[in-house]
Amino acid sequence: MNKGKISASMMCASLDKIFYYLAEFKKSNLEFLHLDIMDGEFVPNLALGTDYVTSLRRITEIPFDFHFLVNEPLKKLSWFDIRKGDQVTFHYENNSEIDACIDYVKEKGASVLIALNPETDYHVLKPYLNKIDGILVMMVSPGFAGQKMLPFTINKVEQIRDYLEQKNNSNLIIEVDGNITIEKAQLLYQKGANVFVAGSSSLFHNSEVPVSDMIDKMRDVIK
Ligand code: S6P
Ligand code: MG
Repeated sequence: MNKGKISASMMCASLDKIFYYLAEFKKSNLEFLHLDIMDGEFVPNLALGTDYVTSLRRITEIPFDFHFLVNEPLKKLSWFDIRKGDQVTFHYENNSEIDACIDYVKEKGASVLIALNPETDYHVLKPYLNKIDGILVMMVSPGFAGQKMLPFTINKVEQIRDYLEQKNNSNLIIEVDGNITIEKAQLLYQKGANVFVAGSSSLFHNSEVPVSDMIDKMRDVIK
């Protein structure tokens, strides 16, 4: 099994400590910064806008892992500076322009993933499997950090990994997002996940423990 990668949920990183967090991430060679873009329409919350993302680019070279939780993602993708090396995820739900979204992200040279809400059946992704780099599985209802994982999503990850193998798409990434504790990362890694969104349940859980120690702990269970 390839090593898992960690994507730090910037929605959970308080701004007063941003330089500390970025220094710790750099020291630990963190793979991605997870950026939840929320428009108050697709989910009942607003998060990380264009100016925040532009400023963040100025102070870090860590690749971005965009997660668009928005209506009309095709229109909104173009509001952001997407680069080679980034990962870009938009949702299957409420999206009538999936093919165009895939093409847009590929043209930018980034990896492209489609996100599924907990209740969405993964078979809907069949037409896209040969065009995408991976699937993001929501382990909580989308919109907020700090929720409890919905238990049925754990088996869903295993079923998706089996399904990808059956379809000869075992190279696809499975990213898991929502309440990823160290223990859950270990379990989900065994079930076939390979990118782990680390938010208030792990990296930002305990201000007494250095963030780089938390990253080491997570790395230990996904290798
Ligand atoms: C939720 C969002 C997530 C959260 C992340 C927070 O809609 O997509 O990326 O930011 O789940 O982590 P935690 O550990 O608080 O759930
Ligand atoms: Mg997210």
